[in-house]
Amino acid sequence: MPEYQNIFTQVQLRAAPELGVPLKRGNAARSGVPSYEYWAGKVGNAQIGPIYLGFLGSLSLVCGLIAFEIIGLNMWASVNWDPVQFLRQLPWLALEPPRPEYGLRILPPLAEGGWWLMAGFFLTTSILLWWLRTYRRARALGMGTHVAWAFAAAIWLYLVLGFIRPILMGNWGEAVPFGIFPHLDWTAAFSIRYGNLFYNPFHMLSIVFLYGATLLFAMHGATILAVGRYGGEREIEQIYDRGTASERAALFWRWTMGFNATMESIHRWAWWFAVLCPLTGGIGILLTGTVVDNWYLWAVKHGVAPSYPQVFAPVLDPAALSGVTK
Ligand code: 07D
Ligand code: 07D
Repeated sequence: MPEYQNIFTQVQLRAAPELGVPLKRGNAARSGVPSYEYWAGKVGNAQIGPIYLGFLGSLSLVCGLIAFEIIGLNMWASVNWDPVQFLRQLPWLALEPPRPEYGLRILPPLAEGGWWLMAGFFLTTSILLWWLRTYRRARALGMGTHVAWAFAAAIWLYLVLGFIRPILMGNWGEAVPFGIFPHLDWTAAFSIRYGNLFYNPFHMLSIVFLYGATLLFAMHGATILAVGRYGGEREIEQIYDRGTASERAALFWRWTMGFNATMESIHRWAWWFAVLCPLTGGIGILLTGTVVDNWYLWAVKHGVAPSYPQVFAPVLDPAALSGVTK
């Protein structure tokens, strides 16, 4: 008898582990003896492994580990190798990029940004190798490469922030430091330095897609859960007949909003909103300091923000006075 199962009532399977379809080549790269974990089964599939590590995956992990070590050891060195202070101050510790004077030098002194460049190199290699892995694993399974392209959108923003824009600006000092709060300080300082990022239309668009992706995810997740009692998560089987979970889900939105997405199109909506968030964001960051130097003044010029009457004496930019700017 068909039985309605949800996250609270899921029956956990314990049988010979499912190894997945045999591959044309690379079967041996699937490593690990599969096991069953009760708590994993509470939130997803109880079977853990095998994981496909392969050459790209292993190399990516090695590069990621090297970057992580360089960052961690530099942070530890910055508190004189004191383990207690390292743990206490960890969220505030940083590995900073080279100062602007070093321009785009490939290897400035290690303690003055050299380590930052090296960590950046290994982190970027690790991320790019992981991207290749998402592409190749999808191909090996005969899937589309949508995950890889969505990941590429995030990598685009990451590369703009730490590589492409610093090159256009002529120095690595423009890039983001490694560190938990230091990278937030960088974000806030960046906004102030370029006249308030809120007036950057691509920051606006990025926020639209960030909030929009969250809203869509909430709507879709909630809708499918709400028709779970009719087997709504078995989407394709649901599409043909009247009275199915899918039909109810669609009717709910047609009745409340007058319009409904289809079972296929809702996933395209979600994909595009998520992808457009870092894609538009990257464009916004790329324009900052290269094409537009002050987003507030840009907004005034284009009628987006009002210009305020001058009531105080003009303030001189202390960075410009000290010659720190580009
Ligand atoms: C939930 C998936 C899991 C991923 C996690 C993050 C590391 C870093 C490194 C100790 C949603 C793993 C983190 C491996 C460890 C060291 C040196 C994804 C999920 C759990 N940020 N940011 C965070 C990164 C930028 C900003 C948190 C990375 C830009 C703001 C975390 C990058 C700007 C806030 C983090 C990056 C920016 C954060 C949680 C890269 C503008 C927060 C992230 C590679 C976009 C929040 C203390 C999260 C926070 C936060 C990582 C880039 C702004 C440490 C890896 C430069 C305003 N960022 N960030 O959950 O709590 O993502 O900060 O570009 O408020 Mg950030
Ligand atoms: C960072 C892509 C790179 C990540 C990769 C992942 C690992 C770890 C580990 C699995 C996130 C690599 C992963 C290495 C693996 C494990 C364990 C994506 C990243 C490749 N902002 N702002 C955005 C808002 C303000 C500023 C975007 C809101 C202020 C700057 C987003 C507000 C100032 C930048 C957004 C607000 C400011 C941004 C990020 C509100 C600060 C950016 C989108 C309500 C005072 C970035 C165009 C994203 C951007 C960005 C939201 C305010 C500064 C929509 C809601 C005015 C400098 N802001 N912001 O997807 O693109 O990030 O801007 O106040 O660079 Mg902002």
